[in-house]
Amino acid sequence: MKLLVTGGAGFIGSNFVRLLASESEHELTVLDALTYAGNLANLEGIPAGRLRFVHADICDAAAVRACCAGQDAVVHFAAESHVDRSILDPGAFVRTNVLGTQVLLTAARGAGVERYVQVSTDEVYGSLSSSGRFSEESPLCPSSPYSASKAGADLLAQAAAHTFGLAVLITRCGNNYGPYQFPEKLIPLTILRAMRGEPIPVYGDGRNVRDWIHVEDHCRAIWRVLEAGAPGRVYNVGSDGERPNLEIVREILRLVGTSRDLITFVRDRPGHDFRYALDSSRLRRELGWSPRWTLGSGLAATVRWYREHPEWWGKVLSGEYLEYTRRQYGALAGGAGG
Ligand code: NAD
Ligand code: TDX
Repeated sequence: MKLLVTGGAGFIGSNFVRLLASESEHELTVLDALTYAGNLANLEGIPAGRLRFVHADICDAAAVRACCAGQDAVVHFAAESHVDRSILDPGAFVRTNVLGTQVLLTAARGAGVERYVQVSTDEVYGSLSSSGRFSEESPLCPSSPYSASKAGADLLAQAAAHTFGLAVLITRCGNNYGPYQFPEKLIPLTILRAMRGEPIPVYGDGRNVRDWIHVEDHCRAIWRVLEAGAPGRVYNVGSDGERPNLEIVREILRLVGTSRDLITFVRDRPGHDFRYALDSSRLRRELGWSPRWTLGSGLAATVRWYREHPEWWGKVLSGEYLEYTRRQYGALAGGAGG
């Protein structure tokens, strides 16, 4: 199969490309604009000839059309992905996540692709109180500019399926962690700051709950949906990894072997969703997917990965990153996560 992967130089996209490059025969093309979050180092080590890379913006209709020509399928990861940045600059999220998705849907339809996978998020469902889980029938109720732009993209993808018969599949996953994650997100931020003995910013009281999943489990779910999912269907992807933020941070400090005194409670995120939790029984029942990682083994492996790859994160902590962390964390800004 000829497969176009957008955003394949980002965290999840690059893990997906690595997986398919080693375990499938698919012909892979990556389209990526290489924003601050895209990094060709994420694709290093993939054998030459297994991958074609196209440096282009998802909003560039001519480039996206050219990339879609001759493809059998598309998996769409490219997005602005960080909630805090969406609070600082919502416009960039509307452009890439909403407009970019429409450009891609139009090009995919024009090229006659057989399958189109929209990689979405549990955040489109909004926030839960302390009980209940999101099913695929839960109403869309996004609360941040990021999640609103992702919900907009999902609706455009569903409209393309309904109106034009494009074979759209949508996956909605919880919070990913694992190798190659940009250290603006909670887990890599905490690991790097803990390793460097820097204060760890915890928003509010640290009781907000996220449903964590190892990135490899997410990528295997997307692959399964790509190959066996029913067009038009939505699949939640979760591995029962619900934890309050404070518990995650404490576990990382234990794994790194450093002091809890680094935890620093800071001003809460505006509009901070309290809790996400996913019911992924449809994916397990209909497509036979199940997670391979537990949160315990996954977190330990992730801490090990960051320990063993200082050359990767050393380069990532560049000028743009330091500027962002100064803006986001103010006085707490330091070397590695601010
Ligand atoms: P990421 O920020 O690490 O990577 C995004 C990639 O998209 C980067 O390589 C970037 O260069 C590229 N990109 C951004 N704007 C672009 C544009 N205009 N044109 C072309 N490429 C562009 O994000 P991620 O964490 O890997 O997330 C990938 C996808 O998965 C996103 O759609 C996100 O909404 C979704 N998702 C993420 C999570 C998570 O926990 N990280 C969970 C569920 C869903
Ligand atoms: O410094 C921090 N301190 C803190 O307490 C950061 C960066 C985060 N947090 C909290 C906010 C959240 O409750 O930790 C939790 C996780 O935060 P993020 O890592 O920023 O993830 P989240 O906002 O939950 O969104 C993520 O999951 C769903 C991804 O960034 C999205 O792309 C995905 O769709």
